[in-house]
Amino acid sequence: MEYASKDIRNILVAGHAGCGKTTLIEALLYASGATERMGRVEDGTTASDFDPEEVRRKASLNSSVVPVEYQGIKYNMIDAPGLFDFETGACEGVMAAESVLICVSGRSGVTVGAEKAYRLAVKNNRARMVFVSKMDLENADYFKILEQLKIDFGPTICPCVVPARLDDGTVAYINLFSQKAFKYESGKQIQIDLPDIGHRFAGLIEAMNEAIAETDEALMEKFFEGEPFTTEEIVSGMAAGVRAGQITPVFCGSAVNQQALDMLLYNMKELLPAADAAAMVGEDAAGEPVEVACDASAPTCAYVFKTVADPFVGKLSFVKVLGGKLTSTSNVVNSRTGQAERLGKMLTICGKKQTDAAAIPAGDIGAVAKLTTAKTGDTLCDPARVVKLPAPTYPIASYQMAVRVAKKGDEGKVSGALARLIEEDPAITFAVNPETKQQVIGGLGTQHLEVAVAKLKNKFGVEVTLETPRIPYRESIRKKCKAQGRHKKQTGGHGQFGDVWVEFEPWDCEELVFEEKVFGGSVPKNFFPAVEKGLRQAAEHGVLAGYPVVGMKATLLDGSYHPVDSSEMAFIMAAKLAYKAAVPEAGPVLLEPVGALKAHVPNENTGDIMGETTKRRGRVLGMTPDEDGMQVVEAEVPMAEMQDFTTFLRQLTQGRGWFTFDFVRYEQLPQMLESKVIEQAKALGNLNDDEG
Ligand SMILES: Nc1nc2c(ncn2[C@@H]2O[C@H](COP(=O)(O)OP(=O)(O)OP(=O)(O)O)[C@@H](O)[C@H]2O)c(=O)[nH]1
Ligand SMILES: [Mg+2]
Repeated sequence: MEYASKDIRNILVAGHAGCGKTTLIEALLYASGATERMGRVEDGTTASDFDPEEVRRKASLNSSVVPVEYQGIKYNMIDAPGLFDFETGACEGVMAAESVLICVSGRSGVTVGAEKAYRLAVKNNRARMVFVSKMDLENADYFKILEQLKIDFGPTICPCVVPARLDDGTVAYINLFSQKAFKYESGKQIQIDLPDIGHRFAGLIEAMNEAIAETDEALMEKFFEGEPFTTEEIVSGMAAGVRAGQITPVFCGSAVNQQALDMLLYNMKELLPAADAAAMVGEDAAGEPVEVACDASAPTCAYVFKTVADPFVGKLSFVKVLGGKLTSTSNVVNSRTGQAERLGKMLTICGKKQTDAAAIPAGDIGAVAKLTTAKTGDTLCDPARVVKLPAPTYPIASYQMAVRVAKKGDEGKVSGALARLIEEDPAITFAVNPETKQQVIGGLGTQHLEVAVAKLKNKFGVEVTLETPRIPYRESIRKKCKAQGRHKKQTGGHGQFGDVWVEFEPWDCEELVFEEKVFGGSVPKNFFPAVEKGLRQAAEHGVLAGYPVVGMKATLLDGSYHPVDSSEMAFIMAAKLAYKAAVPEAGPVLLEPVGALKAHVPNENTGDIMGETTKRRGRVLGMTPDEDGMQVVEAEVPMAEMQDFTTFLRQLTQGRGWFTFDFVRYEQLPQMLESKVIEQAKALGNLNDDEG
């Protein structure tokens, strides 16, 4: 069935891992009558956790779309994973949503995941609503959570439905709008007498009225005169406040026991913005900012907010339509590439279920099969109105591992499969390190990469294992030293002869600097390039551990030649001999890469971060506040000490912190660590291949 945009709500459900998002959506789907049985996360039977890895891990790993159609309204629920390693799902989902339903576990309270969900909503200017779940649990504590919400998110927090435990242990729910109380039997609402929750009740009503009064002058006047609001005034005032981002209403209930979900559904309709109210700001063809309203009569405009790479079905692009309606015959260009995009089948999505649809109307979410060039973040639009909507922003892939293929010959397949995987999850990075020749994959944490490996195997048939990436060390020298290299061979016929004196010295440079100071033609000019070539080849492998030599100048001082036996080859060999003789005497050292660390952490963690940085042989440079109220600890740290920093930071900050780390320069490796690196290099066979 096709819905008008005013009857559609696109809602991202976000919050901490395990707070009950997937179960809530499952319960809403069941409440709407779309399913006959409620699936369970534990059994892998929910509509949104259908991926084999999700079933195995009993947690959401990808965002999924589950439309709940209830009393003429289509609620497109976008289920975001709560695990921090899978934040990509929320980052993409928020682009298609007008509002964010922040789910908070009634037992665990306001945890980091809830904070992140709230901030994501504020940053993207989306309406917010809180649902406190698991109220059926004995130790659920709504009022404690309400206080915490106010402390964390400020006075916009406004309770709307509150629980009350009756004498027989059942949980009743008081609707503060109507001031009526209900209990639930098998999901059925039964009105009961208003339970006595003491002085708390008056306080809650007062708080709610105050929030509503703030939204409208007439209501403010009424409030000051002490006149009570009508239920309609309460609801419309609340709706205005929520849509303006002034009020964050708080609901509660139990998904598992189907309690108070009717009130949640009703108020999602009444309070949250409809799809037609949410415009997106993008750029027009000239790069000027332009607002794209959600309008069925406007030229076609659809935003790709998610991509699924299916090895059998092909690519599936999830779109939110803003303008017109999208059909398989729509004439659209991709504003990123400027190319026309041929549209395949239109689909309606419910978890893994795909149903053919004639069109995806303005305000709605659906999917298009087999788009050729489109990727997540692209805008497909009518050539007559080209607009570019902003791409989602992803967390930084700070955790990196090297990929090793299980089967020889699969190396080529890895990059192809990873490219597909990255289409699906753009927070993953992949590159070949030109120095270590390793294929390095980056993600948000250990679980993220574990799941990527599982997907590579299950979806694309490529088996890989992960290992700690090698550090691209370098070598250099600290002293001036010169030596002779004399290559002489007499093997019947004409021989080989080259003879050079080369001086090596530390120099402020990357690649080897070559100079010649030959007097009187002791080495003829035409052999200089051969000497330089020999030195460059030799410098590719340091004498300590076989790593490239940098920061060195070589000067050809003198030598001799033979009119018949000297050749380019002979001088290459002679240069290498000079290198081999001189460099071990020139105070060779190992250099290690050092990077600039910028760790964004809450105030209370700065001391720990500085301590840890020092422990990891780093130097703290300073501290500045960032725009999200965190502190940025800046330091320089050796790359070799950073491998598990992602995990460390996650644990220290409970997932709040994040960091960037960028190479800055090479520095001398402390002598006491040299032998370990040399041992590793030997094991890798680094020292054997210096004869190029
Ligand atoms: N008692 C009770 N348990 C619930 C309720 N909702 C969810 N749970 C349980 O809480 C656990 C986590 O639920 P999920 O729905 O997977 O939570 P989630 O927020 O989707 O988790 P992630 O996808 O990992 O972020 C499961 O064991 C659910 O059965 C509820 O209303 N009452
Ligand atoms: Mg989930």
